[in-house]
Order: sequence, then structure tokens, then C-alpha cells
Amino acid sequence: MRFFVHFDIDAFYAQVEQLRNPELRGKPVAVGGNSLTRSVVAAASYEAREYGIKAGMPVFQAKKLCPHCIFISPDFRLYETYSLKFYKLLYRYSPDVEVLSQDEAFVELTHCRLLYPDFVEAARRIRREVSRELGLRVSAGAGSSKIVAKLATSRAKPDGFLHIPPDRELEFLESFALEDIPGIGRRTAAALKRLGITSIPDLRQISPHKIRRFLGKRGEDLYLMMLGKDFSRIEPPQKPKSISRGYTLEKNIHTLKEAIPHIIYLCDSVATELRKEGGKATRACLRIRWEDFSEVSRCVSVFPPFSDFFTLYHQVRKMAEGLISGYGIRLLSVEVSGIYYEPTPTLFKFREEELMTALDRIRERYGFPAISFASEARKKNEGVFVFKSTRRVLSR
Ligand code: DCP
Ligand code: MG
Repeated sequence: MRFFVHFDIDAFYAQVEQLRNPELRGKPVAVGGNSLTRSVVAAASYEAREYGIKAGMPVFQAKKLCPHCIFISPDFRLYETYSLKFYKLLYRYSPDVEVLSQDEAFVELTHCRLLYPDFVEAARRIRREVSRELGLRVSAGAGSSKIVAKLATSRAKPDGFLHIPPDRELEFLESFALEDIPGIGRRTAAALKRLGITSIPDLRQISPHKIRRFLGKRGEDLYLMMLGKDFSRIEPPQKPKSISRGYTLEKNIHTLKEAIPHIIYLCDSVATELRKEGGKATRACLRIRWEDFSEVSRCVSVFPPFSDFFTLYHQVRKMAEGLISGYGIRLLSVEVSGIYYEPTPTLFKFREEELMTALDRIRERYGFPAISFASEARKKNEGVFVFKSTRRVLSR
């Protein structure tokens, strides 16, 4: 029988802020952008949640629900240091670690029987030790599959631990609504509904072949998982499939001239991350959210594969020229995808490549903001909520 433990830090960003500033402890705290009118809540302390504040909610709405809630601008670099510490700690207990997000990971103990004769006791101990060393409350769930462990954590929150014994797993799974199951989005739930399935026990009435016909292989995997047959394993660290950066602007902008410094910053940030991951991209996309919240995106294929700022900027700028025409812009985002990780042979180094290497070295030593393009400095209007996303290749 396999044994998985799932860990998830409680109210991650908000807790880090409460740890850094003891005056915030025990109080409603929400971390969001620095503009009270335009950004969204990234994390809410459990005290703030009592007022109905949750992640993804616009800050102005959260402020209405709880006027004395303390709003804090995010400090992504600080959260990143806690993330790295968290991952490192978990690897101390088992080599089988799968990182899911900044504050969430699976640890499989199956192959560490000699170290941990009693898995459940070990899981409890690991949670306590990780929590103590980080100084943050961490919740954990355990079971014989990843899905059971993850769902157990959701029931253990905040600051708890829940183990589901093998003979209780089916009953436990059936206690969840379909839309609470990770991997079942709105679209999958709607597709299941069309097949007459509105709850997990309903799944028993349908054959795996029928599910596969309607929802494909992923649907079939989900189906088996819900019937207690989750065969998925710990996935080794994966390389990202796409890398994007974007933000909502503090004030709407209208012209290409105003957009260029932001585009420079976003392209520089994406290309730097791409080089850090050791990849070369073949596709570049620009996404714009207009003032009426409608969105447009444009993508181009690029050959040969690139990882330098200049190629990306050239492509994104061309797309921006074709799209920007005086209408108010609220959000800008740049993404690269179609990433290759095989070394591509180069006969000689271009000057641009040498420049990129020098840039990376400076930033490795002094941090990303240490150096930037001069025209980026013309960015008068700041981006208020940087979202950083590095979508990883997920294979089962
Ligand atoms: N996050 C974000 N935007 C969101 C959701 C999350 O920026 N819409 C960030 C802030 C969170 C962190 O990711 O602190 C971890 O996300 P979780 O979903 O684990 O949420 P929390 O850790 O805040 O709360 P909890 O895990 O206790 O539910
Ligand atoms: Mg969390």
C-alpha cells in the first residue's frame, strides 16, 4: 500500500506578512496589489476570511466587507524565499517530493519504510517539524493516493492533519461535491451533468468507455480516481511549458508610446526566466485587457527558437503596433511557449547573446532590478499586480 502526504501552507502570503510584522497577528490581513481600487486579493488571513474575504476578490469589494482589514502590497521575493525553504525541508524527509505550487507539495513515504515504521505518526511529525522550522502554520492530509491526501488537507485546514485509512477512502471521496475535486473544472462538471452525473456516487452508473468517449483520457483518469483508483505517481521536477508575466496598470494607458516601457519590462522579465530555465521558445504572445474588460491576444511563431530579449521584444512590439489604437488598456501580458530544452547548436555567439549572458550574471549577483533597459525607466505608471506564471508540463 502506498502512502502520500500532501502539505499546504495556510493563507501563505498573509501568514508570511504576519510573521514579519507581529502587530498583524490575529488580525484580518489581506495581501493584494498596492492600488485599492483596481487589484485583487491574492491571500487572506483566516481572520479576514471570517468576513467573507477570499483570494481572487477585488480589493475594493474586500474593503467593503471588512473596512478595518489591513491591506498589504505583495512582496513576491520574500514569499519565494519561504517557498524554497519549504521545498528544501520536505526533501529532508523523502526523495519523493512533487512540488505543486509555491506553498503546496506531495511527499511520498512508501519507499522510506525503514526510516518510518509508522507512516501516520511520521506524517504528523513531519508536519509539526516543517511548521516549526518555517514558523508558519501548515496543514497536511495523508492517504494511499495523491487525490485522497490532497482532499484530506482541504478538510484539515487550518493548522490540522487528517489521515484517511484505506477502508474509509471511498466514503471520504463520496463526501465531496464534484466541483470540489481538483481537475474538475466548470466545463468538465457541465459535461458530466449532460451525462446525468451530478455527484461522485453517480459515476458508478456509467462505464469507463463512455467517460472516455466524452471526456478523453483525462476524464477517464479522473473517473477512476473518484472510484478510489488513483494510480498517479510523484512526478519529478518538470520544465515549464510556457512562461508569462503581466499586470494590471495603475491607470489605463492609450498609446503605443505609453505601452512600450511596460512591454520592454515584461519581455525582459519573461526572456530572463526563459534563460534561467535553460529553454528556447518558438512562440510569443501578447495579451491586452481593454478598459471594458474585453480581451484580445495575438501570437506568432518564431524561428529559429530564441531566448533573448531582442527577438521577443521585436515580435511583441509588432503585435502591439497592430492592436493599440487609442482605446484604454487596463492589463498587459507577455507569454512565450513552444519551449525546447535540447541544446540548439550555435556556430558562433552573437553580440546579443553575449549581452544577455552579461545581464544574467549581474542579476544573479545583485537581483533582477539591479539593471534594466533605459527606455523601461520611462514607465511612469506602475503595474500594480504582477502575476507570474510558469506553467509546467504535467504528464501522468
Ligand atoms: N495566490 C494568488 N492568487 C490567487 C490564489 C493564490 O496570488 N488567486 C497566492 C497567494 C497564496 C498562495 O498563492 O497565499 C497560495 O495559494 P493557496 O491556494 O494555497 O491559498 P492560501 O495559502 O493563501 O490559503 P489556504 O491554503 O490556507 O487556503
Ligand atoms: Mg496555501
